[in-house]
Amino acid sequence: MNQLSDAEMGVGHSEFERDGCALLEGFFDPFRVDRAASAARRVLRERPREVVVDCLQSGQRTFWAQAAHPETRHFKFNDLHLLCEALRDLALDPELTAVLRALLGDAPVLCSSVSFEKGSSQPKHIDSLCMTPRTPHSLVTAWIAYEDAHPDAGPPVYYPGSHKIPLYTFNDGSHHASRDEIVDWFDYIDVQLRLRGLRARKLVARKGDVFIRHADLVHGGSPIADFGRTCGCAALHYFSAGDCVERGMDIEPLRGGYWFRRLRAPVAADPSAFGPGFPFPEESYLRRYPDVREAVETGMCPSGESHYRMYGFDEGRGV
Ligand SMILES: O=C(O)CCC(=O)C(=O)O
Ligand SMILES: [Fe+2]
Repeated sequence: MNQLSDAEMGVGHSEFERDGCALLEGFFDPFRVDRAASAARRVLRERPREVVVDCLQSGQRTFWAQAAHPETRHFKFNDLHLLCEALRDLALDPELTAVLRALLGDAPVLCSSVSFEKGSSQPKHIDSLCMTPRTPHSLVTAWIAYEDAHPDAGPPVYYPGSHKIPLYTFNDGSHHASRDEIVDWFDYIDVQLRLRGLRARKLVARKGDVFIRHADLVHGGSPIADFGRTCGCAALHYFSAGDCVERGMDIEPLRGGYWFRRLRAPVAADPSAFGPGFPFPEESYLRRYPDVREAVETGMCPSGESHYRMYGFDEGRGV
């Protein structure tokens, strides 16, 4: 993370240095936030086959079109920014990207997003576990409140100062979480939080507030005390342009920064999920797997769909 002055960031720089986060109160006009939130809801209504969601009760990943109990709205909506221009516009607002640029010391690249209508119910984590930057610590998150938070709605919690905990190194030598070692990470972080006397704080934000988080700040969702309440928000993750170029990512300039043009996350859908009512996404499957495309083009395999049914699913490929 870069050194920056209070004026550059528009908030206390020393606060961000000390706490690993800063709340930018009233950063966005509530009307602007409403526009992005309703455009995102329209995507959920109109393009449910393209949206990948994680059920926050079962942990199951599906297409929104096939989610069980969608009426609970208790889901993590992945990467709506790929389908929703209004969300990209908000995420790459020039004033916001100026703040992010100052923190990253480079132009920000919007790489992923998660949106929620109910409290996120996320276990404690640091974003760099999954969104692991090429240069350690070089990731920032902007969390945008779509509504005034109610303490019973399960708003985020965070541990000010936890970004200074040295990164845990997994068995492969990286800081990227591996599924079978995540329990060790939890043990490590619990000990570190205790040793440093760091305590959880609930984020009770107002609509239009932006909460900027350091890559390595420990945070999560608080328990939802009242499921009748909503807690709409989007969390947007940014890498530095330099790291993205080094990684050969396809980045596209927009407003104050860039976004990473990529395929949505794959879903390990059972082949029986596809049929006349829910056609197999042939084109994205072929784009995702060049070896399958080649097999289809050379006549070794009739289609991506038949590849998935015969081999792909068993090989653990997603759609
Ligand atoms: O901030 C939250 O509670 C949920 C979002 C989150 O953890 C994330 O986007 O990484
Ligand atoms: Fe997170």
